[in-house]
Amino acid sequence: MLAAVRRSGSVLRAASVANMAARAQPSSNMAAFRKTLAESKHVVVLTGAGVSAESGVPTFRGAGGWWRRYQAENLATPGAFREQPSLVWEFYHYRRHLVSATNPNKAHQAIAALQARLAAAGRRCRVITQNIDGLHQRAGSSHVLELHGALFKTRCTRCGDVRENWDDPICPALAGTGAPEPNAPAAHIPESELPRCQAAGCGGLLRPHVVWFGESLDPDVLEQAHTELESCDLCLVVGTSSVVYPAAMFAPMVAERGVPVAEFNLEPTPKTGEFGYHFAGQCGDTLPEALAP
Ligand code: BV8
Ligand code: ZN
Repeated sequence: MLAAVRRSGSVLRAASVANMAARAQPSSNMAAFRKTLAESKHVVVLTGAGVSAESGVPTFRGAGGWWRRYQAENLATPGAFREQPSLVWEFYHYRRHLVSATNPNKAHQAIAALQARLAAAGRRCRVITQNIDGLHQRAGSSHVLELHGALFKTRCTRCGDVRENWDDPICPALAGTGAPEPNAPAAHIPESELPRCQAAGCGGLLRPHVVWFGESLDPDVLEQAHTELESCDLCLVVGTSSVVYPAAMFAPMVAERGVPVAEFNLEPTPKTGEFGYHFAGQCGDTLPEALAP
């Protein structure tokens, strides 16, 4: 019995090693990918911070993930906002100010052009992004699913009112604040001078309308994302480290269905071995080549 268990264990191990070996070698055959794209009827493009990197928007991991002495992930939390609303608003003011001065790059534009071209042919292409910068929409993409909210929307902590706000600065007290240098002084803005709700008679403290770590994603957005992911016949996953959940599970879920998944990234990620394709390089270069008519 013991020998049989041991044998089956080694058989299982061998199978999983073979499977890993097979899985860990995604193709970088661009012609094969372009043939698959030409035949697809429903494409999902899942993006992360890397798609905006060439627009000058810092990514979360690596050097870009720091603002002053804080890691972005430690500021993008309800607890940080509860304890230091002025500091968190300085962080978001810095990002609003930076994104207001940037433009979509060739990767955003290639995705928008693909979506328009497929729509004209009666085929479907949907963008599901983890980013909050709005650059896909500014490049012309429509029906963008923003998993983690929007940098240029606010939500009232008192009445829940959600509205777009493109003002830079969003309130006078934030003008000239938000410098990212490690030793930049905090502005310590009194809560009464932080962004306040404009809904009649409210005046509650506003927060960015984004999903912070430890907060659940909007169920409607999640539902729409799952509908697209469960019915697409090709998935591109662009510029994401695939470490933030639940988004990190989305492309592997599509691959589990036997649907081709193509990863576009500077480097392999923890999920690369689960995908059929991996195209290494700046997505501002690899995507225009991959998605060209
Ligand atoms: C949730 C909005 C249920 C805010 C973001 C403990 C307690 C609570 C929760 C957790 C926990 N442990 C784990 C969790 C779950 C947690 C999580 O996944 N944590 C991680 C860190 C392990 N997730 C959550 O909390 C989510 N909610 O699970 O709800 C729940 C509820 C309560 C308790 C438990 C569970 C909410 C997650 C959303 C967080 N909000 N953004 C803001 O932006 O300010 S996420 C934020 O980080 C971004 O939106 C983005 O999604 C993410 C960063 O990921 P990437 O986009 O991948 O960016 P990154 O920098 O990492 O990578 C860039 C990639 O691009 C790299 O691979 C790089 O190589 C590549 N690249 C760079 N340049 C280029 C390029 N590629 C190509 N070309 C280039 N030029
Ligand atoms: Zn309000």
